[in-house]
Amino acid sequence: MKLLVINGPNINFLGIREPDIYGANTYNQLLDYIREVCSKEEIEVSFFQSNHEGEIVDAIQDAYYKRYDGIVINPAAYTHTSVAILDALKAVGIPTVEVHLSDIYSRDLFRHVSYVSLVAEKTIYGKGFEGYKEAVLYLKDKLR
Ligand code: CA2
Repeated sequence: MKLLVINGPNINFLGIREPDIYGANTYNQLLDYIREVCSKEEIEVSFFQSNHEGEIVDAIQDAYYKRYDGIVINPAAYTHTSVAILDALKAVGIPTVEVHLSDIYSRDLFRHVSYVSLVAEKTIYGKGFEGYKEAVLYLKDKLR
């Protein structure tokens, strides 16, 4: 089983700024954490992070050609704006779980809207790094 974990804009800044909202751990620590979960579950995992909407669309299309079984995505700010990412996820038809580190529903009103949740099988928010683990385990269970 092959999973692709996609992170959107500014997630590479984890551990550098705003630890009160996003935690004190770095982006590389996040990848190590997910790698460890996946290795324990015998799941092959790849990562992609970009600050550019079109590059994220390309990565989603690429997941189709490379036959990924599932996608875990934190589209970051594009969650609330991107019809292009929603359309790409719909187009590839790969089971997707949406993750947010913070509780988007207890923050600004504009964060309460998620285009990606229209296609995601599940949305996990407010659980920090744990949310990614929950997403991986959900996909493993679903795809078994
Ligand atoms: O809670 C989440 O994971 C978000 O997807 C993060 C986005 C935000 O726009 C969404 O509403 C919720 C922002 C990512 C910014 O990441 C940073 C990480 C560390 C320091 C500064 C920004």
